[in-house]
Amino acid sequence: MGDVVSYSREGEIAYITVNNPPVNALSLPVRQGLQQSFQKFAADAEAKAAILICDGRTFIAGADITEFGKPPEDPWLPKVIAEMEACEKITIAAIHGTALGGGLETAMGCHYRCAVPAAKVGLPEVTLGLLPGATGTQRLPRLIGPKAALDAMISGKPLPAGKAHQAGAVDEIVEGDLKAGATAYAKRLLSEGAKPRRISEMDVDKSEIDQHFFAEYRNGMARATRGFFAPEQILKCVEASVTVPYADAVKRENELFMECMMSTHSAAQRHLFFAERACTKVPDVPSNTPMRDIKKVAVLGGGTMGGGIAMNFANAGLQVVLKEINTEALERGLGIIRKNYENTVAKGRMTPEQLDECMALITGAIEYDGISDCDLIVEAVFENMALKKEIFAELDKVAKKGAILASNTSTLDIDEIAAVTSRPQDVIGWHFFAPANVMTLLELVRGKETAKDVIATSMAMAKTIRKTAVLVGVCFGFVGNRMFFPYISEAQQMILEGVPAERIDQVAFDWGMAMGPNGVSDLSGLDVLDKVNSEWKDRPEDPALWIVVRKLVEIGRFGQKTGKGIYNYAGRSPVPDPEVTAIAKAEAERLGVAQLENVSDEEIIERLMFSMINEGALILEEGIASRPSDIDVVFVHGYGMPRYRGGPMHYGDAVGLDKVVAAMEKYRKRYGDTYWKPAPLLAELAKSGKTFDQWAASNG
Ligand code: 3H9
Repeated sequence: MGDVVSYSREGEIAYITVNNPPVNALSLPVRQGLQQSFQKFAADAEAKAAILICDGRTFIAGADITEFGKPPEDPWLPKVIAEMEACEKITIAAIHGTALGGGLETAMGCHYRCAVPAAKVGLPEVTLGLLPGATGTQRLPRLIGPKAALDAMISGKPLPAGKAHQAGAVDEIVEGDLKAGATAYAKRLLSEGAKPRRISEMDVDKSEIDQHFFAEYRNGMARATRGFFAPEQILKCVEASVTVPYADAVKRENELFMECMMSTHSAAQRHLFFAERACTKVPDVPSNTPMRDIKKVAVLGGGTMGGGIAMNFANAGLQVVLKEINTEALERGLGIIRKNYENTVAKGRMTPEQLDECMALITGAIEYDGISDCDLIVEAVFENMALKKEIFAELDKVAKKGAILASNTSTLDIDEIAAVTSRPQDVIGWHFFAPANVMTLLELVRGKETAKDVIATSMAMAKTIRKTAVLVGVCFGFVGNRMFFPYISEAQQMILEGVPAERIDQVAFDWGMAMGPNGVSDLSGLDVLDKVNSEWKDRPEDPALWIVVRKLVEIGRFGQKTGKGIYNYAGRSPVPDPEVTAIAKAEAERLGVAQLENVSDEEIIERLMFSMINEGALILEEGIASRPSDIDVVFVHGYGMPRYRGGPMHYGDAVGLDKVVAAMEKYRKRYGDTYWKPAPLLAELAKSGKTFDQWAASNG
């Protein structure tokens, strides 16, 4: 038996203990160990009940995700669980931490389940593009009913032990020491003469299922699950649970699970699982780097961005000072924050008491003196270098020694900003994405002199305010915007070439983007894009570049905020406008841009995505991002790219970099080198048949 699972006995109670740090995942030795331990229990005449319990921080948190995509190795989990369940003596799972995925499925292979109050149980496989493939789709509906089971599996959200107990997934809540409580529970069950209670032998409660149930459920989940493969597969499994016998439904589950496993969606979502963990690690900033103590935060600028940023800190229970230039602006800023919170209360996502608590944490200041005791100062004023320099020079005078000075710039050079202070080591970029209290991405921009403890503290603070932080280097637009510009450029160029804006957006939307590039441009503000166009460092010499934006801005079409941009807006819905088409046509004629006919959907996606991937390759060469997967995290968290595409770099890998380069060469012939010359790294990987992922692995 492997060391990762051990068998012991105290009197009539056997203990099967899993010890496979960090999260007791069900890797092969654990499956083997479980199989052998349960066999040992069955054969141990002295043992009357077995408790499955885990060492370390959690109960089994699922199958070992690193094994997925490789050939399965026997014993496969469903087999282990079936053998466990068949045991003639009672078995009890004792849960602490998180019993997730295969972990909960294993617990459901036991006859009874107890848990500490802080434990959580759930089937989050959907987040990995999978379904609970070790009989979870058949067992959970039998325990808590098909509707509740579907809700849990389609959302992937774990249930706290108390709720799981109410629902029937957990039989007993154990206060105090888990092992002692589980032992007492096992003894009580024995004294009551409890028998093995096998979920596979239970019936599904069909009282809530009528002939419309599944069709209605499908409709209900359509919006939230748009484009994803696994949710429909889960639904099919639960349909099987109420229509065919258990053994047949398990076979069906296995087929549908394998389809998920082989899907590009699951590969992408598994990639992101690891990408989101990798990006928290900065190669030259070890995890034991000392942190600075952050108790009080200041936000400079009470506009939409500053207000949203302040809310993040207050939501995390930190004191925040919002600084504005005068009382009027301050009152306005605080008013917007209150209104935002009130909206959240109205939606039922916050209580009025929580609103009061958050507002009590936010105070105002109009003088710099009011922020001199703050440990972290986030500047969130208008994107203008001169203004930012002025502010940082002032901060240098007033901020306390050791305070972190952060700028929420989206394009500007952090080193230039840091240079106006006597403490460039304390300066860092904190690039939030609008709306800052909602979007999960935070680009942390490392200047030449940013100190390691400033980076480590910023990373930790990002976690505190529930953001996904990615550390990037200084360049125009950093990672996200720099790659977003070619994407917008291609959308603009296609409009100029006569492709309807709404067609481009529809194709991007169908590919999975939350919104097409033209809709996003209107949302961000065409005036903002036009400003970027004028300030663009190393802007290609091309009079046609973003010319449609320029012309629209000239006639006051700034996007959603003026009700007219690339589209007209009746409320928030975009309506195509022939005036825009005419402007694009006139500009195309003036500039001699050829009109395209019969552009395929494939071309639209290639031009949008491959232009971005190429910029990503340049970013990697320059060391602006540490890993291709960091770039993927940026796009999924900040730019509405669907998780099932895995981010732009993963998408390139999935398509095949040779194919990406071949398509680029096609466009290079048509348009020349400016936008379509493959970056050396991309060309090299394509030539050697490698992926970005393999390149990252070989780069350590
Ligand atoms: C499944 O079960 C399929 C079955 O239905 C069917 C099978 C036939 N495997 O997140 P953390 C690593 S699908 C391998 O930072 P936390 C993780 O990469 C699975 N590795 O900790 C990280 O490594 P590193 C269903 C895993 O405390 C380290 O552990 N289960 C796995 O913030 C620490 O992780 C899930 O989807 C794994 N399953 O959160 C649960 N899990 O240090 C996935 C973690 O090198 N796991 N690692 O970066 C989680 O949600 C969180 O890890 C958990 C702990 C909540 C448990």
